[in-house]
Amino acid sequence: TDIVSIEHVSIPSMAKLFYFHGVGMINQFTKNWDNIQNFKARPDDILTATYPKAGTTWVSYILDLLYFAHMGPDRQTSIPLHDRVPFLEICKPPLPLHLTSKLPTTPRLIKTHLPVQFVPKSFWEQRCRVVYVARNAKDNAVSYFHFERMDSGMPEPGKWSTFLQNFMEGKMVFGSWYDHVNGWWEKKQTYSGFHFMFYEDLIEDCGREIDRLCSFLSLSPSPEEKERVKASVTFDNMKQNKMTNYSTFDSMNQTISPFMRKGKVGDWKNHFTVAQNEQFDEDYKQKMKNPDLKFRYEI
Ligand code: PPS
Repeated sequence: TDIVSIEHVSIPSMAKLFYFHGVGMINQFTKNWDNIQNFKARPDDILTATYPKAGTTWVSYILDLLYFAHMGPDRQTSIPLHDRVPFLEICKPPLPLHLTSKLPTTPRLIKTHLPVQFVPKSFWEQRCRVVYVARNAKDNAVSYFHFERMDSGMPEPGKWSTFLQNFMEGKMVFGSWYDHVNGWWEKKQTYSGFHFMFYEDLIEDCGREIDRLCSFLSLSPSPEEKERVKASVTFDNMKQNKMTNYSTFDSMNQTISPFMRKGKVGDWKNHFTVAQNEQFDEDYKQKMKNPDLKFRYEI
């Protein structure tokens, strides 16, 4: 692979990582903190939570289509997905918090990357339903690396080897992958309105995962509706679709790396050296001791 020659190409960025209540963050996700914490959820809000690059856009689009495809083609062709499913904690104009509270739909679909302890308490008080999407750490790290290369709102990732070390040490925006996934997995044990999904399952059988999601949400789309959702959310269609491929988002330079980059399980094999992989596995065992939480690294 040609990773060595491209790994230094990153879009310049002013974003600096700092620790916020013990979690790596950047200013655009903390500067509106009090308003975010005071966000008033409604009982029918649906929160999609993920560590960055775990499949947020994919699941957001599935949810949006399941609930709102019937509203007609205009919504699908004129409103970018990130305005239909706003990002709770992002803070750049137009303020999604503003957008979120003004969302005209019921339910409101809301996206967050916050670790579980940072979620505004109103979501729990209102017993909102939560969909968490998790992706295996190796592919998640690779995808995050390329995202930091192309998005000027994020810190510059440095070389792949540096980035991977930082990932293992949790020196990342939204903190440690290990803490994020473990924290949300624990929440699932005590909170009933919770659906835990895996990126790898979606890749393996998207139709089955749509069925499971529908059963969690008590939705019963017709077979035709389900087929239409399934066809719209393929990687190729989402990559072509200007409303889902983030081409309307100005902080991203998609010539450095497209937002819809590869959409595969196992691309980590093109990035990890044998030594990096061994070190990663060793470290992983120390951090991920819960035998119930298992990930797949290939399909
Ligand atoms: S973000 O910025 O955190 O919201 O990114 P997120 O959407 O969570 O993750 C982006 C990765 O998901 C892949 N993706 C998909 N894969 C398969 N099928 C579909 N439909 C799909 N939609 C998005 C996207 O390509 C990113 O992964 P990588 O590995 O970088 O390609």
